[in-house]
Amino acid sequence: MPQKYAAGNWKMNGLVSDLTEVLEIDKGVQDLACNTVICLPATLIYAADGDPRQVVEIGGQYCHPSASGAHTGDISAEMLSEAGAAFVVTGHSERRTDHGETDADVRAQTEAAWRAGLVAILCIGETLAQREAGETLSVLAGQLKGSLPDGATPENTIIAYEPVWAIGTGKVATPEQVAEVHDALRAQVDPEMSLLYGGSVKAANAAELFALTNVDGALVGGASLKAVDFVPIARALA
Ligand code: G2H
Repeated sequence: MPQKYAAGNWKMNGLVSDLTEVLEIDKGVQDLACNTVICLPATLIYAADGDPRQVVEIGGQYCHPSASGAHTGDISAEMLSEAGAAFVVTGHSERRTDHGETDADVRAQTEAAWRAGLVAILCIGETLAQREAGETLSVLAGQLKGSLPDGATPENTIIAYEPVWAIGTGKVATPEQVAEVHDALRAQVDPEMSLLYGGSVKAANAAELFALTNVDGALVGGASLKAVDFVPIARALA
């Protein structure tokens, strides 16, 4: 069976004072069988690593393909690892859109994550126009082929399906839409690789998504910022 993950993505949110929420999440999930990861802004990782957490693991949200060099403003997987991250998100649609990241970039970032010993949470997802054109499965297959490096294993990679039209919009994909995609993805990756759904996941819709055969958890944005919102999602998974 694939490992189950309740993963949070704080995006560009949070100051050191907000790390109390991570500690509250930690308290709320200690008895659960699922894995819990919170992907923080890079500025918070070192401070979070020093906090007395029991079970919650920490991730970054992006890494450069290189370990070091003249890349002003960038951050490497080695830096994230040293600061205390064990995971990193690669290929999030906001990075693909805001920074023009291509499948080839995401592949290189994922390989860099592995070299630093990080587990990559690799995101793929179709736009609304692609869905309406009936291209969802072919777009996702193309993204997977282009961005998932050779050597991916259930230990070094988690796949997150995040339909772009459902991200931060309040529109969650229907269970039927998620099931269709996840069943197709399952046929393309290792049977033990965890497949997460992401896009406006909340306590109110988590249970029906987690009931789907090939959904092994969620990558949660807005509802991961507060323990009161995130803990019930993790509890719906475990
Ligand atoms: C999708 C998700 C987390 P939200 O980006 O990666 O964010 O839950 O706010 O839609």
